[in-house]
Amino acid sequence: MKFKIFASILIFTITGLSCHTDKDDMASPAPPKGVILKSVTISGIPALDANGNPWDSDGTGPDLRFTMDDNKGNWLFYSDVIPNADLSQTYTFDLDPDVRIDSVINGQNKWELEDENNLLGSEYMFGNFIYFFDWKYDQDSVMLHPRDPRVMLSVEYVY
Ligand SMILES: [Ca+2]
Ligand SMILES: [Ca+2]
Repeated sequence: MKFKIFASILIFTITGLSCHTDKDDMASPAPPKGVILKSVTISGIPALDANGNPWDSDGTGPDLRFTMDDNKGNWLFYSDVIPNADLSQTYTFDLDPDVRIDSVINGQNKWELEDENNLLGSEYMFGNFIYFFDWKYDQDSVMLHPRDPRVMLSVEYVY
């Protein structure tokens, strides 16, 4: 009787372990063939730039433009400007039409948030490369910048 209980526990444990392994396998499927980038949401933009100065000397908020490029001189997305942003607000840029990127393996694409200054051109605010290989492919949003400003990308994978 004791042995039977032990055997049951053993089988249960092995079954449990094999389920666990299956689950792990499901959590990391083959990488998708591509990704469709749908929108970008930005919040928590700091009031001051890296030098401790306001973005604009006239006391207004920064004039936001969001861009993505392939790091080879081609725009993937170039937004309209949101003038005099209220930094307590969350802003969403719809990527319309959606941006489709066919290789999700390499991280050569870039995003950038800029403050537009009319005739003076634009001032870099924040940006980074987009490292697709870090992404969890079972999630439909990706945090591009986990500290302020928080930059969240909505995505849809193509298999
Ligand atoms: Ca401004
Ligand atoms: Ca400006």
